[in-house]
Amino acid sequence: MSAVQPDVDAVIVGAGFTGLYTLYRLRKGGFNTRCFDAAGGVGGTWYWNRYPGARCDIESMQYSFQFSEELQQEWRWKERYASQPEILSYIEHVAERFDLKRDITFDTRIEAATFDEDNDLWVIETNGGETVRARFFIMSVGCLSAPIRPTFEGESDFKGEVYQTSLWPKKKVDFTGKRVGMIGTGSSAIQSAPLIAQEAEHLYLYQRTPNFVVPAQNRYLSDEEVAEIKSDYKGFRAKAYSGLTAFLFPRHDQSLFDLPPDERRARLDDQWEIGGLPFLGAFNDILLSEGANAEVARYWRSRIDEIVEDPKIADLLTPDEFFGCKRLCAGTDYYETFNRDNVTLVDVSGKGIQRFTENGLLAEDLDYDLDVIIYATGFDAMTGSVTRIAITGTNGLTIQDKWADGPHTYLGLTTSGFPNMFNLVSVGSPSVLATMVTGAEQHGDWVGDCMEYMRDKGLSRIDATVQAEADWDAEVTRAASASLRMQCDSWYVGSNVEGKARVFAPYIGGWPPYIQKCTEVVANGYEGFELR
Ligand code: N01
Repeated sequence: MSAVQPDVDAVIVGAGFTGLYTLYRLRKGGFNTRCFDAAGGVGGTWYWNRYPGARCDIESMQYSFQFSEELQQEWRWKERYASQPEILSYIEHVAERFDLKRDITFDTRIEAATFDEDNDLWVIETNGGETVRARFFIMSVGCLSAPIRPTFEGESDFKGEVYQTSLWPKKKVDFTGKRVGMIGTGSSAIQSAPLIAQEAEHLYLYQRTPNFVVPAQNRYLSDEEVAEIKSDYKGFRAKAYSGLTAFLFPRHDQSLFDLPPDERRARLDDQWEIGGLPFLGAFNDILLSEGANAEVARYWRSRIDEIVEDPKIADLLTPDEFFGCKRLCAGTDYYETFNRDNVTLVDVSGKGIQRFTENGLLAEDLDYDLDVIIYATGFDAMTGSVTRIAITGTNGLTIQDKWADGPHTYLGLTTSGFPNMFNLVSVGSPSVLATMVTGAEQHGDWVGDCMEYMRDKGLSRIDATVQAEADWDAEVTRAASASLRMQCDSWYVGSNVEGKARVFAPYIGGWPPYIQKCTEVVANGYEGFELR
């Protein structure tokens, strides 16, 4: 028995979907748990990303919890793809309904955590000066929650308003009559630009690299379709759970080359009408075959040419990389926005944005007068939210050193040398390639079960073996190497952060094999772990 006892069984960092579910699960298991979040409320990414147009691109009936039949029956999603305010209301509802807030400390950031090897517990420090000792340290900090903002010369000279999509203020920002400059053309810019353009006097979009933007084809959900899913929500979820990404979408298990050219086009047209991420389901080799991918990219070019009136702008908006290599964006009227007189696409792929000035910014040697500048510049994805915390495991090893050449995990859940620490729905697991909410439940349950097992057996320490971790790393790499996604720059491989090791961070081998592996590990008495 350890000499020093923990204050609580577990500390959870983050009160988004994953943190909330894990808190619920651990409470159900009889564990005394505290959760901390730097935000003023629950919601994680949905708390911070309040920019106009913020919306999920997984269907709302699937991007929601399934652990409670009552909850999924009583909540009525309005739209096919829920908006940020609706998702935040849902998460708040969940927190209230299951009385979760009483264990959450808001407005508090975890700054450091050190493993106490003599007592098998974590010593966790908050920015408020509090120290908490916990047997288990559970990271549910999200994959896209460490915002990055490039620095430009003269930033403090600019006299106008400055915003960042990922740290958007709670109050409505009024763009009426304003000249707005937006830096970046990833999903956040793609969702917000069409709405900002409707309000602003002029919108300048500074684009370094274009993205493929699938029309979301969002719409209100009818009572009939909601009722149909709710009539057998369990069955619907089970079907999704057995699929490659843990959510259902029209997917054709057929190569592009299995169809004659006119039928290929018809298939792509159909998927365009369906909209959103399902576009990738048009054929099973879009991300595996360069030839299939090139044909889809050509189709894309023709679509952009049809929509965008100015051929030079259409050209600029057309990516020259593999289709779907970067995270696909789902938008509403994005390409159409460039036909507006008050929208200018500025190509900054050459000299880039050179500096901020008193009245705006200088880009590609031209001065732009602006009232508002918005950074839509993304995140230190996957690892950033973990490595921003000073975490020290056994023998003084820090997480920053351990992951200096890329993340190393066993099942994504653990990293060797950091006993009793779990990192949920992030690197090394399907996370961003499946639905995060289903991932939250699966990981929350896995950790809850593991903690119960350890309690039952009187164990106080679990650590992945070096070998099990090396084997899992190899599996993560093997799975990624088959995908064209390895071949372009994107946050999936960390290339949007200078100096970051290039590693495909999530596990792309598919949801079913991942679940099978997690289940087998448990069935074999936590194979690959050292328990004591
Ligand atoms: O960030 P991004 P995001 N000068 O990294 C540009 C999820 N998400 O917040 O590509 C000029 O995609 C950068 O240019 P480049 C989703 O998974 C989901 O938009 O490096 N530009 C890029 O255009 C998504 O993939 C939704 O050449 C600079 C942009 O900034 C992920 O979050 C909605 C620059 C960053 O794009 C991230 O999306 C929103 C510079 N110095 C987000 N530095 C949904 O729809 C960077 N850029 C669910």
